[in-house]
Amino acid sequence: NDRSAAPRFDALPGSDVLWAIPPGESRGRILVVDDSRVIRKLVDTCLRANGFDTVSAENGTEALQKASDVQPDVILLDIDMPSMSGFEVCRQLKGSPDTSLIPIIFLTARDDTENVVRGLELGAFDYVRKPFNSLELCARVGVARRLKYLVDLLSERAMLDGLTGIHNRTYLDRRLRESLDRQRRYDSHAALVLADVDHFKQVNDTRGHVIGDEVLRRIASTLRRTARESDTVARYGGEEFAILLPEQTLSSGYLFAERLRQEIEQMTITHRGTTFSVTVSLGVVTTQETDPKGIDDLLACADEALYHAKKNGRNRVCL
Ligand code: GH3
Ligand code: MG
Ligand code: MG
Ligand code: MG
Repeated sequence: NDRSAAPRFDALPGSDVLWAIPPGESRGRILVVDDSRVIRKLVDTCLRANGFDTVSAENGTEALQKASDVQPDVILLDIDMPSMSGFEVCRQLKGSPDTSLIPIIFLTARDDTENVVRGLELGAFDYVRKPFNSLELCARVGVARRLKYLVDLLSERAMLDGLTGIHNRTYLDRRLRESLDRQRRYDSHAALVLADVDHFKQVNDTRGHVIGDEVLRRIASTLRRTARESDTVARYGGEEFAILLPEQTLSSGYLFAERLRQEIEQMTITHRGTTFSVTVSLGVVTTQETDPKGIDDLLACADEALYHAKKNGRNRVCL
């Protein structure tokens, strides 16, 4: 059943599972930042005893590096450290896109309200005073970890298309940008295929939107099945799809698109005892041949190729 491939958007965790990390998932990786070796050891031991994995850093520079490299779920951060204070580390972590969503808990001997407020205003999730109670610290780390779990879940879903379960345009745009960056730096290249369903309005008009939606889901699942794991398959617009093929040439991109065209043509959809099928028109371009200024430029070229496929009779691939 093709539908089973789509994620269940109704299955966002309810209050019962909201506060528990699903079984089989690690309790999380915690980065412990403190200039005192004794404190690091103490915190480390208590976290590990409670099922967390730990990584440690003894100064701000090392903390920033490790936060970016190991992508911890929670960061426990000292304030008074030589050369860079925990406040400054927090500011930099919050300012960098690859670490800004990691919850930070200050763990510090500074116990006055002014510092607590300053820490929280810098974007920290929580503030714990030394000397700390081990059980309470682990419980607070657990709360931060659950927040991170939900943030990750929602970030992932924000990149998926609600109808078909494949990636959406936001995700495609990101991958296209990365692809063009790579091309500039390493002289790599990629092929982009745009596919548009032929006379789709007629499907909706004669069989209804529910069947139209079903057709889109079936096409999405055929695309996913035909593409490789490393390809990006996305719903680009209403009844348009895009597939980004890393390291493919114009001729291998063309062969892929042609295989796709045939797979979709052979797909049968049953509705009220009768079966029907749909076709798609496809346009293929590569980043090498078009040498685009940006992703809009690349997409416009692919759109132009697709337009030729439509104009030349549909159900075909054009370069
Ligand atoms: P062409 O061969 O020139 O592409 O013709 P077409 O009918 O496919 O093109 P047109 O752009 O006129 O129609 C696209 C249709 O796709 C219109 C719109 O109602 C339908 N559509 C877009 N998104 C969805 C969707 O999510 N579900 C359904 N059922 N229909 C959709
Ligand atoms: Mg210190
Ligand atoms: Mg269209
Ligand atoms: Mg169409």
